Amino acid sequence: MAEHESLEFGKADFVLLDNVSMEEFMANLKLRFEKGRIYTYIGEVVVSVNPYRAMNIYGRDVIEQYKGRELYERPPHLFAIADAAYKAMKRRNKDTCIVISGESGAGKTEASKYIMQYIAAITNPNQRAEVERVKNMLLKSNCVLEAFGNAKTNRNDNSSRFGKYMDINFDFKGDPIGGHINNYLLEKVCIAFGKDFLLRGAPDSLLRSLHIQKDPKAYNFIKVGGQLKSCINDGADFKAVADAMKVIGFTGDEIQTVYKILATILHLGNLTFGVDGDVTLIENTKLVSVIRELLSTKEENVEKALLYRTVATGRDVIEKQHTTQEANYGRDALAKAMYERLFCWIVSRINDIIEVRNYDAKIHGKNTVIGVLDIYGFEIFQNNSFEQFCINYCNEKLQQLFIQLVLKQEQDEYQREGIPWKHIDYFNNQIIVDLVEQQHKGIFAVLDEACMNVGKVTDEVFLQGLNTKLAKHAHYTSRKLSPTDKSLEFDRDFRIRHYAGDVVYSVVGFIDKNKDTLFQDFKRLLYNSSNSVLKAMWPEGKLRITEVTKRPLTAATLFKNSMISLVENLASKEPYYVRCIKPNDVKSPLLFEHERCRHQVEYLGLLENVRVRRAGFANRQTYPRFLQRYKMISEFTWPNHDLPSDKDAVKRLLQGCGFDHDVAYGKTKVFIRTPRTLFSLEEQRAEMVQRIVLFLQKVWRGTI
Ligand code: AD9
Ligand code: MG
Repeated sequence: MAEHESLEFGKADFVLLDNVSMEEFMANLKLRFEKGRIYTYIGEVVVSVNPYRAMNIYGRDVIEQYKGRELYERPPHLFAIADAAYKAMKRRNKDTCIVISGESGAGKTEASKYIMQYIAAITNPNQRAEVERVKNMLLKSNCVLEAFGNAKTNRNDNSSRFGKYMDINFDFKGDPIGGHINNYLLEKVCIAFGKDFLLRGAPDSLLRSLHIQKDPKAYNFIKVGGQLKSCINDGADFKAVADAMKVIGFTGDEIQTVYKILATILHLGNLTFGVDGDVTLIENTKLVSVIRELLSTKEENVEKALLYRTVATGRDVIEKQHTTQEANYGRDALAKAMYERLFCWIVSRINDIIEVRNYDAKIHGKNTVIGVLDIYGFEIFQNNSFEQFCINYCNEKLQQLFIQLVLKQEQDEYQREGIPWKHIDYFNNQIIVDLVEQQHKGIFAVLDEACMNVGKVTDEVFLQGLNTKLAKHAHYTSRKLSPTDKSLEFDRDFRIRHYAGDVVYSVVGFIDKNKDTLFQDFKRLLYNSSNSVLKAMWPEGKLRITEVTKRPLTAATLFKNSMISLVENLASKEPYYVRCIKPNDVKSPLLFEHERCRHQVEYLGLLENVRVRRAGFANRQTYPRFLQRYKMISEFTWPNHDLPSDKDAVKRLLQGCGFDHDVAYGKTKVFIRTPRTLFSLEEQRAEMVQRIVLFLQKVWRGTI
């Protein structure tokens, strides 16, 4: 229970609700949102509602208020959860992680940044230069990753198109000494083609050297569908990103190469193909020279890679000319792949730089870790494709982890403390996770199988496979299986009943995106560049055509594997949760759309979370902590007790107040069942504090 907050702001912890019902939960959430209290606890989970306005609650003064405090001592805040994770790591030498979840636009990325800022602010009291350097890099790396990995979508102007898991390593003093970033699936199409920050922010001389003009309308990839895709802040960002790259330690050559790749992608978008008889040709050959210059390759190689592919048939190697359609496909695939490689390369460069130096590890012994996970949220667009499917599967996995850990954590604690545990029912989304990832008959397996077909490999074959294997699955249907269902408009549609709602996916593009083919010729082209930075991004281009035999893993398999290892990693740490809620779809700071919020509360399982927390115990505190706070309300403990242990003292105190029936005594903690008891204790404490103050005032005035 948080102090310093009167009830006019609602209950600071949902476990304090009189009745755990959806109505009461929603009423409290709404009241707090309207009063500008965007954070509320469920025990140690922070529920956050996106305020869509600047809040004056993240300053240095606020940070100071949370530093080293316990959760319930201050109004709910992200800082409190960050502090709890930090304390657990420092005091108990535990690796912890903070998992931030919620749908697209709910405020995950913002939350992750505040958490990082908090950790940076409270660490390194001695201002050690090396630690300051590390902190600065961790913060700056965010700026670069966001610039390259976020994009405007219908749901969020600054939507993360990649998932980010960042470990921060701490030495035994609790100071950051390094970090590591894992990134998950970059949605290439959306960003590669939406980035115009070069045009808007780069100096003219740089643009000239890249042969780029300022007018975004000049580039097909930016004006998709005749409309300009505007990326907010891009103009302002350019300088910040350029500076951040420098500070992190990218060399001049590396930064130049980044610009050259971005420019190449824009130029590629303007390449058009035509035919002359049966010969496919590039219509605007001038662009080929520009691309050659930017990529430091040979002109004829660029042209050849765009128009032909080399195929090995047995021992023979032949060059096959593309049709215009294939050439278009190849061009787009090249642009996307270059962007993806660039992004992964940026992440790995940042990792090289922020990785804990061996030297540090040697001096400081084993270090501990806080992981922060900020991933793309559950999303439903007008048209949902492979990327949305992966993103939503990822959210299923995280929900599953939440279910397991939040229950398991409670269970473990009761067990550890020797207190009996009662099971609470909840919707278990494991069935949907299985639907996607199960071997042989999961959707990914069916997709991979369709991709490996010897005969026809089409999206329709994939859909048929799904219909055969999943016809009876309660969470799967398709137009073929439910012909009268109006939400399934087209033959190509299938629908998944996700934990967070129904999503209709179109199979169009699944096969191509899963195979993620990039013609070998492009890889060789880029590997043979005389720009060593670019060359290093494409090591597999080294292989000759006859050496390339192994089929690469599909995008689905790679993604599934990365999710499984992410979840394993999180499960091995002590988790802290932030559950973000998006109050409306119009980015308004005033609007609390009741139904929209209720739906999120429901699928996030927040009510069950409250119930689990309450069926157990609303509050738990270690004996010394408890005494420190309440000892003044009992003559047995004030100002000090003479009992054999703090546990005995707490027992005596609670028996004296008549609360003994509502508590359980664990090995190290006292567990308080109902919030009312805690309220009463708080009231009595407030009364006593008041009396003590009055008494002291009298002493000072000399009236006693
Ligand atoms: V996505 O899954 O990456 O598409 P997020 O990350 O959940 O999504 P994000 O943090 O980017 O959402 O928040 C969306 C927008 O909401 C931000 O750009 C801010 O304008 C706004 N926001 C979110 N949290 C806060 C906050 N604590 N204070 C003020 C906020 N504004
Ligand atoms: Mg985000």
